[in-house]
Amino acid sequence: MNLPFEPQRQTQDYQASDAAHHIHAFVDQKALNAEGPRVMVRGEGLYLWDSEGKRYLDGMSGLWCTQLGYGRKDLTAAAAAQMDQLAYYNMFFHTTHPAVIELSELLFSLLPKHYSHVIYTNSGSEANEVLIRTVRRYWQVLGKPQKKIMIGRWNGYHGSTLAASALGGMKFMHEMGGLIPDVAHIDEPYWYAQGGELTPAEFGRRCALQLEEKILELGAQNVAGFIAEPFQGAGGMIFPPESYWPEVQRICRQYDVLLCADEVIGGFGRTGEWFAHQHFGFEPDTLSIAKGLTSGYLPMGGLVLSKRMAEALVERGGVFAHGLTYSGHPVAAAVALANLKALRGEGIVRQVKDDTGPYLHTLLHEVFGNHPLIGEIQGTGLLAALQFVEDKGTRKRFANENDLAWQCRTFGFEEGVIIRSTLGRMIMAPALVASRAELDELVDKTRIAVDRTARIAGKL
Ligand code: PXG
Repeated sequence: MNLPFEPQRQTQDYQASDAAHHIHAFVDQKALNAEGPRVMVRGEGLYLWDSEGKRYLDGMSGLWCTQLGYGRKDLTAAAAAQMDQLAYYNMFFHTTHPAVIELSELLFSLLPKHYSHVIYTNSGSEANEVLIRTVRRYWQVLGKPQKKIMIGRWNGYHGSTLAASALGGMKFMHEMGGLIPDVAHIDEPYWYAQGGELTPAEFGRRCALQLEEKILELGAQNVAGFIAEPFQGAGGMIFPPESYWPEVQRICRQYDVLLCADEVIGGFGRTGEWFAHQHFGFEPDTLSIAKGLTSGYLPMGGLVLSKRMAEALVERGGVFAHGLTYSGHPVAAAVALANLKALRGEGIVRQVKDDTGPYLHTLLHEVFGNHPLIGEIQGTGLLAALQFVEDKGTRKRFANENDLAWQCRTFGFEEGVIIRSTLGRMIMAPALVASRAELDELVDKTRIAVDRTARIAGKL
């Protein structure tokens, strides 16, 4: 075996120790312990290596976050330099530091001009926790403290902490930890599965109108905000019909409900625009950010506020009773700054929009456009979903679509490519630095995995 690293211990040794001490995310721990997790030991560019020396093309940017890929020396150098100079200080005690100041300057030079302030967090979940408190505080300051209810969507994902999972619409998560008061949900705009006889445009408007109905049911005087991902990520990479966002924006404006975009996955170039709401053409009041802010090299997130909200909170709000030990952490900020400089300086977002994004989608349509297992190809930029279907004419989905998608994902691992499965959809979201050759490899290996799946589904 010719490994680009020296594994320090045997895989089984790592696995046994992991099973003894570690509860993993979103998994049946007992089943995982029996199987033994893959031990990832190295990353370079789009590639990962496990402790057995097997190489994978990471088609998911880790968890939708490594925009620059693995092993970027400029990011590690920024972290090391900041650790040497000032490894930690806080934002309490009337203090700040250059790394976070420079990060904010660069961040707002990339954002549309109607945003002015950010509250830094360590994760996307925390950004959405802070969102609830900030939105409610905003309405208090405006003399409307009864405006407290947040509306989210079924099958939306906003994080795994208590309030963030309540905002999200994953029922199995609600069942585990309970809900919080003053949160309501409407349906997701998943036309392929739920559109029935309606055209996508009709269905998109229908889903948006559910928001209006919910606001009227709850009373607009009680509704603080509507939160949604511009496209659903964890819920299956679902793009709403074009009619959806303009109508949602109209409704939010009409009833004075804040429009809160969760850009944790969509932000920082994924769609070929800096932020996904720019791709869909709407103007949220707040943006929750994380993941691609640091390319995942260190944990950092934030809640971006419009000038209008920030002005009310800063000029009229008095003490803002919120703060985390690690808000604006200097090392995370230095890494985020280096990351954004690279994304901008190397023209990576533009490259996704003009070159690699269209290249990927042309390729996917060539390879899967007439594939017997694939009913729809969605996405833009370096973001794509393949929808499994049993009957293309009626859009009938397999009863066991989840198992098939999981199987496809496993075939992917065997072929040396990491793609994600959700409810009968295969998702890819490779690092934004992916070359055309790497995208060729991604699609080629995915085709092998999908063909193998089609065979067990009786479609090939
Ligand atoms: N909002 C959105 C839209 C997300 O996708 C979060 C908030 C929470 O971020 P943190 O940093 O607290 O995890 C997320 C996270 C998946 C997957 O398998 C997606 C996420 C996390 C884990 C798995 O698609 N998104």
